[in-house]
Amino acid sequence: MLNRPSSTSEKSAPACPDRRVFIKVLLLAVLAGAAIILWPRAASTLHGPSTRPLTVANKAPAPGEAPSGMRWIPGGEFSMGTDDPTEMFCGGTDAMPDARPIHRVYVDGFWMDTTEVTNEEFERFIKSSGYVTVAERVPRQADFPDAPPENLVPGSVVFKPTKEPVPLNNHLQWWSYVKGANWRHPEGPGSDLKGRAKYPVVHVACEDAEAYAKWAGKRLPTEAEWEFAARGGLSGQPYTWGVELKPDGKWAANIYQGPFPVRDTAEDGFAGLAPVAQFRTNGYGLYDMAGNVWEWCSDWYRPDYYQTLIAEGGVAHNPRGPADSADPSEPGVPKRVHRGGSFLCTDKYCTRYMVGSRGKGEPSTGSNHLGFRCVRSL
Ligand SMILES: [Ca+2]
Ligand SMILES: [Cu+2]
Repeated sequence: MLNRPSSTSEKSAPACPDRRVFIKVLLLAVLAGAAIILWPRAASTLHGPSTRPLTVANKAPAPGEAPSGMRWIPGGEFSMGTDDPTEMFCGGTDAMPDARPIHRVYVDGFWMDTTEVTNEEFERFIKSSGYVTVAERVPRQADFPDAPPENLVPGSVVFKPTKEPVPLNNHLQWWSYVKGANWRHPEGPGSDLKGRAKYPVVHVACEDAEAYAKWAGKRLPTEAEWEFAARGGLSGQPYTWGVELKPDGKWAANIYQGPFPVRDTAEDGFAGLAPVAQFRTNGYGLYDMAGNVWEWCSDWYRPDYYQTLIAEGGVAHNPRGPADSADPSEPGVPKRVHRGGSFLCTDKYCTRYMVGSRGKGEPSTGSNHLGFRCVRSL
């Protein structure tokens, strides 16, 4: 079978095809794939029963009327992280050791966008600010000293289905750097935003998302805020909506059905990206906290961050992530946290629509399955 057990780096690979790799070594795709295969497993898997103390949300009511398009997330104490999904029904083949140990976290209340930021919202920002996104800029030779000059072209990373089934061990088989791909041209120069006003904006780098947030008087959520909000008041459930992948036999999020990455059968109603807000909200009135697009968080990524918090003892208060990033699966590449999974996640390959699971990505790298939403503190 295709879904042999494999390392964290491979499993989260669909979340983070690094644009810098494409620019530097576009033609070395096969070698890069081999390197990924040969990389050692990131960390040992922690097993054992997990206790799941309840989510204790703050009782205070929303402090006034919600800003347009936002909901009050009360904050409170909860258990962050996930049990080993390989031991769950439909949990997939990845143990996700970076999402353990499960640990207690407290976050203050905050406002959160009910949907992912849409193309029409992003366009308003671009029109009023004149901002140019990372994918639209010409990569500078100074940033890519080893890159051949012909590779220094604006573009972004785009998913393309393969023609035949392929081993799921090298994401460069279905990701490629497309010249001219950016938020206005999600699949490249031949594509546009016609009919996609309500789709989540994609091909945003971390700094693009931060620039938008600043313009909107908001900010990116911390990883802890994001997970508290995504859980919607539930305690220790695998999904934002509860315990079953398909409650009442219906898909609850825009993910991927069919043989990945060959054919997306759209059993959930959508092949590829969907407009925002097509599925039921979670307990806090938030749409698409699982699937559709990955979402940037403000934290740096380290697979051992939860261990660090546990070692500090007690309840972690408003954690903001580690001071720096390290990912043993790609040494030297700093990464920020992504959350929520995307329309490319499937229980046959990558189950990162599970609410306690984590993703990661190089900050300058956008793709056509990565977007964001914002929060606002009091
Ligand atoms: Ca789908
Ligand atoms: Cu995934």
